[in-house]
Amino acid sequence: MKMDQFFNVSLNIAVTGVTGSGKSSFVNVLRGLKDDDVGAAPTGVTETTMEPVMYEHPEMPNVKIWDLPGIGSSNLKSEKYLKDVKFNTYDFFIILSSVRFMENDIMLAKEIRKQKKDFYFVRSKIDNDISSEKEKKGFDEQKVLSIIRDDCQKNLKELGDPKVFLISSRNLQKYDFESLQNILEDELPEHKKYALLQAWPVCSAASLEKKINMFKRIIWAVSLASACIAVVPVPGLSAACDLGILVNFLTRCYYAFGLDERSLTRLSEKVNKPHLKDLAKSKFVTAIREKALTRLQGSTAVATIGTVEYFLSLLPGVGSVAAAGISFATTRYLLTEGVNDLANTAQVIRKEAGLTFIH
Ligand SMILES: Nc1nc2c(ncn2[C@@H]2O[C@H](COP(=O)(O)OP(=O)(O)O)[C@@H](O)[C@H]2O)c(=O)[nH]1
Ligand SMILES: [Mg+2]
Repeated sequence: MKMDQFFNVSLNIAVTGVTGSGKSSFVNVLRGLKDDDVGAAPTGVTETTMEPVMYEHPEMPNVKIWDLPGIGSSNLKSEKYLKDVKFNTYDFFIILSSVRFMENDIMLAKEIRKQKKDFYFVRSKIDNDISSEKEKKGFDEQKVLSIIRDDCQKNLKELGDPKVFLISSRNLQKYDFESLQNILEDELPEHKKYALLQAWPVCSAASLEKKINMFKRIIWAVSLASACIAVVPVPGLSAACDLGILVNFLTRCYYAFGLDERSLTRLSEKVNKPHLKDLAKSKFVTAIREKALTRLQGSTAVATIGTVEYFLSLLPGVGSVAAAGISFATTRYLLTEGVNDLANTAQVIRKEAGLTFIH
């Protein structure tokens, strides 16, 4: 795998469905934002535009989530609709509905298929259905979910029984958010998987585990890439570039594991445990936070020499080698240490939040 594939592959996700189906809220959760965060897609407002609105993932600008105008908000035919929203921009479509899927949704899916793109049906706002059924006698959550599922599935028969994912943007830990991730991973081309796995919000212990394993799997490739760059004969530059990859890699890791300030605040508010943030003070977490690499611009440009030296100082005896460019083995060691440290911290925090066994 090329390093560029890890850092820079673009992934464009289109979110569509009728007005009010929960598109903008879904766009926000995919970006790890709350509806009232700065830069979040406005929700609960009537659509005034027919243009798709692009939202970059806050830490991974190569992942773009598009809030599409509702197909039901005009009389556009699906063919024209797809042309108008420039369907070729997207890797796949997510079609949302908060009720059963309608003729519009089905026509749209057919047209998407005709254009050889993929679509996934999401039945949104499941928490609403559950809470309104909860009051009834003999309430059985699984039964309610399967009734909703069957009802949606019945409407989609003519498309060859595509799977429907039941999702609540208010609670990603529950229902089918994780299954959607799994299917997307299965069906996306190899190089796009890395982007998806990095950007997708952590929704369970298993999904965190998957991210950890992905980062571990590519340590070898990252070390190799940084070692190759180190032989570029530009004095003073090689060490910085070389280690820039390393710093970027660990910074990606930090965000992907949800260790940044915003993710931790969100989690601690959700489970009402303000002390969670205090647990994120391992040496690598602190190093990344202090150097405040708030936004990653792809590959190596953001890592300054100062940051690199700071990282190296975390490992006794390594700092002095920096000027000469560090070796493959040292890079690999530093990356392994870093990923393990960040992974442990993330797991401790989930456990403290009481989320370990929730799926
Ligand atoms: N309970 C609940 N409400 C939701 C959910 N998703 C969206 N909403 C609410 O439904 C309304 C419409 O959502 P919005 O995202 O603006 O829909 P859009 O018109 O498709 O973009 C807003 O008031 C949201 O807060 C959800 O998963 N659960
Ligand atoms: Mg909207």
